[in-house]
Amino acid sequence: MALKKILIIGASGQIGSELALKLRELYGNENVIASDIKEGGEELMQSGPFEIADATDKDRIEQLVAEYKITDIYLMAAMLSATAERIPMKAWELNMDSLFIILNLAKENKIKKVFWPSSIAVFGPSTPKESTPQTTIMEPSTVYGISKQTGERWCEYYFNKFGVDVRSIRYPGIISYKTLPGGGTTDYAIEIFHEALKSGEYTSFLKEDTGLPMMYMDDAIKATVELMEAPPEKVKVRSSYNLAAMTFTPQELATEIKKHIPEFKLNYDPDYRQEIANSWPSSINDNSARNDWGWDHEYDLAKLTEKMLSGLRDEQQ
Ligand code: AKB
Repeated sequence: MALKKILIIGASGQIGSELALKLRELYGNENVIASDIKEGGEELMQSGPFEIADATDKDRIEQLVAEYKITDIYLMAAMLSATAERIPMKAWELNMDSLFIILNLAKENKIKKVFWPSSIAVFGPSTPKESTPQTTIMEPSTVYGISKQTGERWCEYYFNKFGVDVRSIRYPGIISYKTLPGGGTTDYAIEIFHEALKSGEYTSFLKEDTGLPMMYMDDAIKATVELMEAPPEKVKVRSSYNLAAMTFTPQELATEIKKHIPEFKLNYDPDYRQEIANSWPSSINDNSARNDWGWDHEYDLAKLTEKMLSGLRDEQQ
């Protein structure tokens, strides 16, 4: 295997922090440089190089690429759906400027490979809601979704015009107990576990029957690593791949949690995030990822619930 030097931008965030640890395990601690505008958890900070860097600071990113002789970049910094609705121009700036910096570095042959996360937010109210196909109507109605869809178009463009090896996944809501997410519409599905253990009660900001595509973190990391390791000829989609594991509603999640904590109570008080959730698909068809590079998920709702509760209980001890 040729020597990889990886830079993760946004390594202190929810997905970035666990991805960084996995990549360090696979490619060696010294070969995975974590960076973010803020420091991350202890394990991330202790296990390998860490640099403070703003994802929109072109000079700083270029300096890190030159200093560490970076070959691959994972750009995990982004402003998520709920926050982006509150500060749209800041979200646009962060989500787009950071992507162009990386795509241009690849175009100039300063790096070899790029991973950039997209999201189910690229879909909108006019998209088929069930088993949403890989290629379909995409009219996102959120700032975050517009930025992700635009990003996808640019990724494909850079691949077609300049041969940039960029790879991407449309993540569903990602569930994990290690690092909290921030500013997403699917965040309820993580908060609910924390509150179930802390107070036995949670108030959901989404209605009881709001079904959204979700995935356990380990599956998301596995998919990311597998897509980046796939031979280029197997990566047939250069915008972004649909990826799915499960769909559940707040009510279905509560029913599963009650199997472990029978007294758990779920209340509902929908807010502005309901409208965002309503605009997204409730299930995703990911046949392209399964056929092209062999994607398969391991976690269903029962396994995810067990893992979340046992992981959080262990952390509390
Ligand atoms: C969000 O809720 O904004 C994210 C996403 C689905 O991309 N978790």
